[in-house]
Amino acid sequence: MKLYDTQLAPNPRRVRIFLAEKGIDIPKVQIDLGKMEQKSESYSAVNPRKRTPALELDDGSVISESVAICRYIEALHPEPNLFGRTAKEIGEIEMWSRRLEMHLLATIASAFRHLHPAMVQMEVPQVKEWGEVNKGRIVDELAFLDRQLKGREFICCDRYTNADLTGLVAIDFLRPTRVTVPDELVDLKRWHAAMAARPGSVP
Ligand SMILES: N[C@@H](CCC(=O)N[C@@H](CS)C(=O)NCC(=O)O)C(=O)O
Repeated sequence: MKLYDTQLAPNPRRVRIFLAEKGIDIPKVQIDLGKMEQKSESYSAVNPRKRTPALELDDGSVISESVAICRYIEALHPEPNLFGRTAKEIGEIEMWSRRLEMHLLATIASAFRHLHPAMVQMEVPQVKEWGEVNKGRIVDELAFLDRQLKGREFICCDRYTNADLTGLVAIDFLRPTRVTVPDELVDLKRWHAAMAARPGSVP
């Protein structure tokens, strides 16, 4: 098994953290997005979506999409459990993971991709107005997460799950997007500091 990875990109980082939390180390191949290696003929043959991460299995087949890779890993290594054990846990973790991926991470990513000069080659066309619209939505999403974290150590289920991991990666992606967490979101800041301090929270 080998992971096609990109050190500075958020989606591959989700898989790296997931593996670290599971205590699993697998060989990695770096795909340099700055050099547009994701569009190369050789990588397009691995993942025709031309994005990282992708996991190549020993039989040569490939799983892409970070959540799909994490689910595959959890099926092979069920503990520590990150996607839920009971029906209720599975539902809650999925709800929060989707909220964080589709509303927080995707909003930050759209702001980054449409505004950052380094993304001009990748996000075609880069629409600055769309970037600004998304940038303007980020604080509401952060406040939504802050409300959930009041009186809670973790986002849901009273334990560390895929939802926390997705939230951490999203919050850390604020930095290159040039957005800071407002000081009044104290619960989000407390939770983020704790998640960032976990040994599995590899950069
Ligand atoms: N839905 C995919 C998104 C993958 C994705 O967008 N990867 C980014 C890096 S974080 C990428 O490869 N970007 C290259 C490009 O846009 O050309 C997943 O969850 O894996």
